[in-house]
Amino acid sequence: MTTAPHIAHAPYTVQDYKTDLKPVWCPGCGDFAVLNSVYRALADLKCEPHETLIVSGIGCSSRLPGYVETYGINSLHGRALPIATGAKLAAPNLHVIAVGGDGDGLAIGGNHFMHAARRNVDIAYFIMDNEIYGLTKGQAAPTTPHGDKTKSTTYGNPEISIDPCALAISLGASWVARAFAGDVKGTTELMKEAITHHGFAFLNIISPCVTWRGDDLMKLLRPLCRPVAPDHDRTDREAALRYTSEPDDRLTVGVLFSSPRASLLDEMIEIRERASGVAMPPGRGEILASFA
Ligand SMILES: Cc1ncc(C[n+]2csc(CCOP(=O)(O)OP(=O)(O)O)c2C)c(N)n1
Ligand code: SF4
Ligand SMILES: [Mg+2]
Repeated sequence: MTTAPHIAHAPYTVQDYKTDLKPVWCPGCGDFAVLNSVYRALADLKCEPHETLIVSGIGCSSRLPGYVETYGINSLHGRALPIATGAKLAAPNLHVIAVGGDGDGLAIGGNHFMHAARRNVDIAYFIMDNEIYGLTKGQAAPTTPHGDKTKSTTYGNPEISIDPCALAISLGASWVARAFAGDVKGTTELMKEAITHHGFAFLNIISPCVTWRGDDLMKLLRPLCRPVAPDHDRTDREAALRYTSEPDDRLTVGVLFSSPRASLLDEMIEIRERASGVAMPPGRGEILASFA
């Protein structure tokens, strides 16, 4: 049984995916660029709006589903992934995309990130990584660099930060990439690959918060961007992990890791077929007797 969503041939344009809501993000926020990439990716893939679901948690970035003309759920803080998982299992033909912030996905939602990745749920997950809790006014997040001053770490962040891609690779995600929001073309291409990947595809998008992390961040980060080496073997886990501990003056973008394997739904379908081939499932008495 195929679980690949139907790709229609309707001539969708970016305009078709815009809702009447106007984004309330601060002028210059990286999330505007991410939203543009989402529009372009959906239009390029001709994703039918009624066959597409975008699920988020809570945060500035989690407002994104409201701005896209597909099904959308702006759920609870940290809960985008379990909801996306349930939706995909219940309706395998949907394109399911989970989105949200670094706080949403790696702090309160960190446990769900772990399980979605190891289960290889067939969804795309985009984190808009601004290294801060934007919505709640600038507290330190799991990706805030060690030593940085924030509203909650006045004398410097005492905690070391997480690289979300390193985490995803280690946890079993079958596709992992990094993007820079300011590079809309590159981010769009990575989103398209993530959406069409079969399995858990994780894209960490560096999306500057101009209010709490510095209004010149877009300008400062752009020259640090460089693509993964042309000869990078994306099936090589060790090589992929090396891209997650690079010097601070580098921001490598592109697909770091890709190693397709059976998705959670594939596994469940296989188990169901195997179980239905068994002549008679053991009865209650037999099961209880096995504990005696
Ligand atoms: C259960 C719960 N705890 C805390 C909050 C408060 N809260 C809302 S958004 C947020 C963090 C947002 O940061 P992030 O996910 O990085 O999104 P950003 O605003 O940076 O895009 C917090 C702590 C909440 N809404 N619900
Ligand atoms: S507070 Fe930061 S993340 Fe939130 S909208 Fe403003 S710039 Fe964007
Ligand atoms: Mg954030």
